[in-house]
Parts: sequence; C-alpha cells; structure tokens
Amino acid sequence: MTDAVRLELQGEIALITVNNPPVNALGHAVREGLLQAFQSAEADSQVRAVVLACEGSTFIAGADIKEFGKPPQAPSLPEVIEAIEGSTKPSVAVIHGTALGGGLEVALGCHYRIARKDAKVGLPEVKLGLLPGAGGTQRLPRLAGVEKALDMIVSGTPISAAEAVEHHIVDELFEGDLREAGLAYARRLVDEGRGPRRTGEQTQGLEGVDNEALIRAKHAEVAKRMPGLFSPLRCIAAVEAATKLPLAEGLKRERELFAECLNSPQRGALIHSFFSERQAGKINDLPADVKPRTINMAAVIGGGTMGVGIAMSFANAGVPVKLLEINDEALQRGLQRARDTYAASVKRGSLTEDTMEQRLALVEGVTDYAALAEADVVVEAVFEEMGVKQQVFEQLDAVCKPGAILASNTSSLDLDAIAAFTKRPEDVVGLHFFSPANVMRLLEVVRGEKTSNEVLATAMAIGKQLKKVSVVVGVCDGFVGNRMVFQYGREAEFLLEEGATPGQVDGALRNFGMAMGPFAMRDLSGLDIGQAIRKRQRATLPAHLDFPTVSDKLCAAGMLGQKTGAGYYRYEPGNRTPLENPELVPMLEAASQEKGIQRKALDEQYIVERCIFALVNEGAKILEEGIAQRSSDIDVIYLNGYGFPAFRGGPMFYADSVGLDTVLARVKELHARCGDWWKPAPLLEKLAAEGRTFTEWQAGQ
Ligand code: 3H9
Repeated sequence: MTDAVRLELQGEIALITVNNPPVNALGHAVREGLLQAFQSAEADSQVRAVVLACEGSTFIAGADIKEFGKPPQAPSLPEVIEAIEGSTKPSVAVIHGTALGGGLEVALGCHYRIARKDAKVGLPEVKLGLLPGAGGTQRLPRLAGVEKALDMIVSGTPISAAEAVEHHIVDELFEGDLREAGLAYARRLVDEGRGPRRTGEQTQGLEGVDNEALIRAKHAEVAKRMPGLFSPLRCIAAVEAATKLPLAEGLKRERELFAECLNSPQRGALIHSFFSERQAGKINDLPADVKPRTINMAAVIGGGTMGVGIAMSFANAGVPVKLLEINDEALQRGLQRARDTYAASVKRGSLTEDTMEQRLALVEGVTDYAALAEADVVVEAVFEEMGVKQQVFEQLDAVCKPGAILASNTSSLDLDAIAAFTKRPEDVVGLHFFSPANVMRLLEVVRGEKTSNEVLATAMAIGKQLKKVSVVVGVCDGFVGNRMVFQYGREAEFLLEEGATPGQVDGALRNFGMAMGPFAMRDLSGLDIGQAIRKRQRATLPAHLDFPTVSDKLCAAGMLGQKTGAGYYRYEPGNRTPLENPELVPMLEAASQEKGIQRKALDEQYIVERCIFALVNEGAKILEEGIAQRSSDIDVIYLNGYGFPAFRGGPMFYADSVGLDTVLARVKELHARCGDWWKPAPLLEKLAAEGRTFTEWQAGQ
C-alpha cells in the first residue's frame, strides 16, 4: 500500500480509504495504492465485500492534472479500474463532495455506488481539452443512457447526487458518516448474497432508443455552440463507439481518442487556464498571517446598470446590501432594474420566485449617506468623473465606521487620487466589476499605493464570497483589462481605415475564437464610453501618436451603438442582430481619404495579428511595470472578462505558443509601418532574444 491509500478490515468487509489532499487526485501513488488494495482484498479469503471511500472534503476529483504531458507511470488508471471491475467480490464506492473525471470513472468501476445527499458527480474532462479516458465514455452510457451520457461528457457540467440516482449512476443516497454508510451498504450486499454487478456488462442504457439520432443531434449542437473546440467531437465519437462496439474494443477506441486530445495544443491551453485561475487568487507578497476582515453588510453607491449588478452580486451571495441613489426617483428605477433582471431569470427558469424574493429582500434602497454607517464594505459605482468621485469619497469618509472598506468600481481613473479624498487611504481599494456585474465572473482588485494588506486580503475574500475570479492589478490608466483592450480596439479601428469593414474584422476575430468581435462589443456598451476616454487621453497624447477617427464620426452623427439603433452596425427595433449600416460606408471612405490611405482588402490572419499582438505587446509592458503579478493573471483577465477563447489559453499563453520571436517580428514590422503605438515592449524583445516564453519568465520571478 502507499501512504495515500489505506486498507483495513472491518470483519468481512475491506475498507479502502484514499487520502491524497487537497482533492484526492489520482496521482501515481493513489493508482498504485488502489491497485494493491483491491488486489489484497481479492486475495484475502476473509473478505466478502469492499468499500471505497475518501478522506477530506471530497471523493476523488479526477486524474492528477499535473501529470498530463509527463511520461506515464504504471499502473495506468484504465488498468486500475479494470482490476476493480474484474474483482469477484462486490465493491461499493461511497461518494461525498465531488466525484469528477477519473474519480467518477473509478466509482463506475466499482459494482455499486452510494452518494451523500449533497454530493455531485461529473465528467469535466472536456473543459481541460480531454475526454474521459478511463472508461467513462463506455461505462456511463451503459448505465445512464446515451442522451444523458452525451450531455454530461460534452458539457462537462456535474449533476447532483439526486439526479445521478434518477439516471442509474448512483444506487442510493445517504446522510451522515461515510464509513458507517459504506460499511452498512456492504453488509447488506453480503447479507442479500449480491455479488459483483459490473457496469461494463450492463446494456440497459444502450437499448430501446435511436442512439444514432442522439449522436447526430449532439454533433449539430457542438458545431453551433462550440466551434473551434477539438475535444467535444472526440467525446461524441467515443460515446458512439460505446453504442457500436463491445466493451474491450470501445475502451480501446476511447484510449485512441483520449491520446488525440492529450496531444492537441488545446489541452495545454485549457489546463493552463485551469491552473492560472487558481494561481490568480494568490498574492505573492502578502504575508501568510494577514487575515481578511469580516463582511456582514455591504453598500453600493449608484443605481445604474453597474451599481445594481454589483448590489445583486452581494444579494446572490446572501450578503445584505444597501443601494444608495441621490433621490427617490433614481432609487426606485434602480430597485426596479434589479427586480426586472431577477424576473427575467425566473422566466427563463434559472431562478425560483422564492429565491428572487429572498434576494430582493436583501437589497435595501436608501438615499441618505448616514444609512451606510454600519456597512463593512461600500462599493462606489457612480459616473466616471473625478469630481463626482471626490464628492462620494469625502462623504463616505465622513459617515463610514472605522475599518469599513471603501471601494471604487472605477474602470480607468487613478485610484490613488480617489484614495487621497479620504483620511484613510489604506482602507481604499478598487473593485472593478465587469458588466453585467451580476453575471460576469471577472473582478479586477486594484491595489492602491496605500491599500493595506488586510484590505487587499479582504477584497480578495469578497471576490471569493461573490463567486468571482479575482485578479490583483496595480494602478494605471485602464488597469490591465481595459488598458490592453484599448490597444486592441484602436488597432481594430485602424483596420477600418485601411479597408476592412466592421463585419470583416469581427468575423476574423470570432473565427479566431473571440466570443464577440470588437465592433459588436462597442455597439453593445455604447460608443460614447470610448469617446469620453479618448477625450481624456487626447489631453496628454504625444504629438506623434493619433487615434483613428471612425468612432468619432459615428458619435458626431448620434450613432452610439445598440441604444441608438445604429453604430458600427444597424439594428432593427427590439432586435440585437447586427446588420450592415449603410451610413457607415461614406464615413469609412472619408476616414481613409483624410489620412491619404488607399483602401484595400485585408486578409484574415493580418486582421487577427494586428489586434491580438497589440494585446500581447501591451501585456508585456504591463508585466514589466508590475501592474500584473504574472502573465497568467493577464490570461485569466482576458479569459473571464473579454471572451478570449479558453482553448488558446489567454493572450500571453497564445503568444508563447506562437513563439515570441515570431510575435516580435510582426510587432517590429507594424512599428516600422504604423508608427509608435507599436513600439516593441522591452520585455518582449528581451525574451524573444533569449528564446524564452512569458510562462518561463514568470516561473523564474
Ligand atoms: C481526468 O480525470 C482524466 C481521466 O478521465 C482519464 C485519465 C487517464 N489534479 O479548485 P480548487 C488542485 S481529468 C491536480 O481551488 P475547490 C488545485 O489546483 C481531471 N490538482 O478547490 C488547487 O491547488 P492549489 C478531471 C488539482 O474546492 C487545489 O487542488 N477532474 C486537481 O474550489 C484546490 O482546488 C477535474 O477536472 C486535479 N484533478 O474545487 C476536476 N483538482 O491549492 C478539477 C484540483 O495548489 N478540479 N486540484 O491552488 C475541480 O474542479 C475543483 O478543484 C474541485 C474543488 C471541484 C475538485
């Protein structure tokens, strides 16, 4: 046995316990330990049944992701599961927490499964660019049917224990102690004389339905909803094998398809995304003994879209929140906005009416700053103008209790200047939510020059409480996300001057994998936002740099995007589908003419490189300035806030995979042709010269 797996005898029952914190992943020691334990139980004539349970907070959460890409070490997981399933003594898996991936596959290898009522089971491999490679694609459809198996394997979303019972994945639910429940179930098996019931030998899930039609339908769904992804189609192919081949051949086919996924670059990118998200929560220079403050009550200033979304985020997490507006009329509008948004979720079926009422009851509207005296955190979400921020923060400083965290949701203003409006700059931090704040997962936590460690730790804890992905960033214009997107959007617009249309640019970037093109995005958020930023930036813009002009022309014509029915695109009333805007054509021609540019057709790769490498070059500057802690933090921001495709790992990881020498060569060409916006970042030059990547540089920091 290994330290990670223990075997003990409880009368006639062998109790096997896995103990491999934090999530009992199936690393080499666990696989070896499990194989030995099951083999010992099989060989021991005293043993009549076997129980498999886990220590800690969860059942096995899957293969050890850190081992992917390294040389494989025997025994492999399929071998271990084959031994478990082949055993002549009945075995029961006792599931608590989450049985995920290889963890569920081990449980499916056992002959019976019981689960604690609050447990979840799933096969999330697809989210890592993989497919279940230890029999999951062959055994799950045999139990749950092809439709459910396809849903679980292609979406990767776990299901509740109760749903797992409904679909014959789990036999019974239990409450209370794991060992007791497992031993009691095993004794019943022995008493009732029930022997092994091997999942691989079952066929009920495969019979009586038109499996080919289900597979065709899933193909169509994947083509529509997951374009560009490598592993979902392989997931379907593996499940299809289960419907056509005997178990042994199906398992072989699964292994081949798993190997294809393992070797795909998408696997590396998606696993990078997984670990980067977890790493982002760690602050390098924060002493380990810093404890976050407790948050029992929150407040939000401003009942616009952003403020209401933030207030809803607190309410969704069960935190009472006061929403402050300047007068009753504006307040009622804000409260109604919250009610309408929740009501839309009720209508869609994603929220019950009761939950809506409970959440709304947590949001209290107020118009007097004095009502904020007891709040533990106040988030300001008012108009982006320094004078307005000053008024708000001076009032907060006057009324808030000592120790309250004063947060600004500013997306681009100087947080240190905002903090200076108070006598407690150490309590001021940026909490930059993304719109709609109740939906978007990203939270940039802006660390001001004077923000205390305790306040920073609390801000990160608030992010966790609100189920956001929080990333620490430093103070600069636009922080990380918007500072980079500014470069991206500007280059997209320069492409319009060179000869492209918004549809061509958006299409090329969507084909690259972006959730939305830059122009559709701008139309959605409103062109006036960018105009206000440009106005501020023009004041300090060096003479040799200039902005593209199409957006200004649209603003001057009152075409501010969806809200005015036209922007880069035209919209029919009540419809968000972008249509060609004929009024834009003369504006594009005028913009080109003013700069003496001969409009010409642009190819897709050029469009993508021009926009994506602009992100990378700025990202490199941000890293060098220490505005982001790590290149992977920049990736997390782009994956969670800007619709960057997870299968490319984020802009910095993508640049690493293209090769920094190639990226630099393009940046230099663009610098020579387009001017100083493209000045290569010194870090990019240095790493390209050394043949290193951003990831390697980060590891050495
Ligand atoms: C698979 O199984 C393939 C097989 O089909 C075939 C094989 C042949 N490995 O998320 P958390 C670490 S593919 C290694 O913050 P939570 C994580 O990095 C796998 N490490 O906790 C973090 O480390 P650190 C299929 C792992 O409570 C720590 O554990 N399985 C793994 O919020 C805590 O993680 C999955 O995809 C792992 N498998 O959530 C499940 N999982 O403290 C992936 C976690 O150093 N895992 N770590 O930053 C999860 O979804 C969540 O971690 C879980 C817990 C829900 C389990």
